Amino acid sequence: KEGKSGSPVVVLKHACGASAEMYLFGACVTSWKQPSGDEVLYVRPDAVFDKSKPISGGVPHCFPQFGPGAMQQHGFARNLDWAVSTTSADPNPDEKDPSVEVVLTESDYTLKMWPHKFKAVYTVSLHGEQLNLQLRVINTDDKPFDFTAALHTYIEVLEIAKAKVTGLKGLTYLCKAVDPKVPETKKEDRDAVTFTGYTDSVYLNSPAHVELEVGTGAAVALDSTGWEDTVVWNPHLTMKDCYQHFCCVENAKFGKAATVKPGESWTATVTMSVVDVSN
Ligand code: TA6
Repeated sequence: KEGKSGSPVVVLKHACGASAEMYLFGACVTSWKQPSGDEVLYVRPDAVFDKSKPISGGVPHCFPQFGPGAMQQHGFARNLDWAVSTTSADPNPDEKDPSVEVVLTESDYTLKMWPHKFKAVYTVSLHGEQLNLQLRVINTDDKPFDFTAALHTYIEVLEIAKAKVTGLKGLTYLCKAVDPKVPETKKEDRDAVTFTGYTDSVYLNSPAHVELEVGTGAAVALDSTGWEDTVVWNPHLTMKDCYQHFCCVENAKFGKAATVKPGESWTATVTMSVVDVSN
């Protein structure tokens, strides 16, 4: 399907009524809807789809570098067209889960920034109302490489003052709110992380299950394997027009970079589901 600015989009529709959309540019999932039609993800009003910059919203990739560093902020994966390798995108009456697999491999452009041959395989599927995301990075080179990565997930909230992230109490985190290049190490003592100002924190060795209460009596649960860290970001007044309406809760591999030997691979998954927390 043609998306905004004529950019190709893959649409997944589950027989239960849930749906998802992914732009091949950046392999960015920009929509995940419940059978009720409610959108779970958030796309910023300043998002552009003409490939002049990464899509600001949904689930952009950060790979092979999370944050600022030797290469462009958050790496190149969110800035390139991924190719479809397999798809079963149509709604299926027997309730088979629709999925799509896309791949990104090295090019002259990536080799200039990161001199490694690789294959990144990203699988997006709907398991009923749940959204499943799997990233596999294969080293196709003859020498080992290191990378950091994240799925920079923007989740819609009713208003940021009502948003709460649970599951992070007791963890050590890198607070990047003052200077992202020089994080401060802190310990989280809150049962629930709330948002009263600019927040940019990388929680190290976070549990597999983290939840974001969105203020409507619902929460988005993220159940992950392989990612290890969780980033929580809200830009507060630096994005006056939209910070009220989203919170980023991101599965990341940052505290300790991933190392992959030639011929080997690194895999991480996240299952996102909407849960009722009204009681
Ligand atoms: O994940 C949080 C973060 O790394 C913040 O430091 C902030 O810069 C944000 O990502 C957005 O980055 P972007 O390059 O998309 O504007």
